[in-house]
Amino acid sequence: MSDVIEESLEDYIKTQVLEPWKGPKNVPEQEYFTSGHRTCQGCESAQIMKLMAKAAGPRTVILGSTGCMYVANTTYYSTPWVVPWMHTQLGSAGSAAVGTAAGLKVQMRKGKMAKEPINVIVFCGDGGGADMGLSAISAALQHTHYNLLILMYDNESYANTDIQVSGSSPWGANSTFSPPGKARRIMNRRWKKNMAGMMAAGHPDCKYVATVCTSAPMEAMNSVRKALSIGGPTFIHSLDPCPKGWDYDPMFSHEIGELAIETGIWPLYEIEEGKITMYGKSRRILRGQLKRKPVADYLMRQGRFAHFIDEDIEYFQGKIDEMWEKWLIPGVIPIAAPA
Ligand SMILES: Cc1ncc(C[n+]2csc(CCOP(=O)(O)OP(=O)(O)O)c2C)c(N)n1
Ligand code: SF4
Ligand SMILES: [Mg+2]
Repeated sequence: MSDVIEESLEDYIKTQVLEPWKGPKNVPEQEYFTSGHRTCQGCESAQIMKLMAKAAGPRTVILGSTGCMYVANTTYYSTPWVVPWMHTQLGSAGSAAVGTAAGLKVQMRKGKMAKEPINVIVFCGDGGGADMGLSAISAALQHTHYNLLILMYDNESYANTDIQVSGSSPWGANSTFSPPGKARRIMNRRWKKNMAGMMAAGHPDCKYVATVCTSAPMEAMNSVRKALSIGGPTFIHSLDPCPKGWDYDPMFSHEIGELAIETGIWPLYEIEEGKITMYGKSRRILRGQLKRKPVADYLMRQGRFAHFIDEDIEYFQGKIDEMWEKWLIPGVIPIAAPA
């Protein structure tokens, strides 16, 4: 009996070994998120879906909670998903991930499926992940005997229901729930939730947490590949420019994402087995090889900040400076470094 348990446990911890792709020439042409969706032109959340599916490859099951990446992607009788895909309830990304990983394990143990490592990825938006589904994601990250990746695509609002403010929306951003008015110019006075930092700091058994942006696509794909190869429960937070909610011309999506990184608003990092590495332009900023651009370069490109006056930009800049100059780890741990 103990042999059976040992064998199944061993089977369970196997993951696919997905080596990093060294450059665009190594990336296969095959897509697993194709045409057939109805997301807005320039939608970077759709872009991270495409990169995520490509990075994971064909032996993958993907689930997603309610939001643009459900509603706009799966209109009746059409879908861009080539791999098996399922919708799950808005706050349920974490439970859906554990349930799917457990279901696959049981099917294999009962001999109903061939034993092979199958990637389980569940995505959620910022509303579904950083707000409504936070507890389920936290629980999933403690289920160390399951291999699963939760990818939170962050368009910084409840976009699908017409751009309501979320806990991940930036300070001061105009949304349908935080429109600037004559009595109060700044309606959303909450600073953006630090989701990846929170997941990394609070879940010591989670072996991999990372931030990505589609404006650094190779790194984003390799991050997905690394998370799936490391195994156990893992978490990736993707910042996705959203032309509709952020109010800019769709042709600038890539540039806006780059500016989020270059201004230091969105630090790129991965935490592997408790060890943090900044990568890309964020690493160069940390090392003093690249000067951070002023946050106004990013903010003033987007209509959602068009009501900002100088003092708002200065406040925003001060918060980003503090993050880079005073935090224990810039962008990750909001605690002052010990003297
Ligand atoms: C429990 C529940 N509450 C509210 C809704 C309505 N609803 C559907 S999509 C959505 C927005 C989700 O926002 P987010 O997770 O950020 O995804 P996005 O739409 O931005 O892609 C909401 C509020 C719902 N489907 N289920
Ligand atoms: S509203 Fe934003 S996230 Fe939703 S489909 Fe359009 S661009 Fe993408
Ligand atoms: Mg959202």
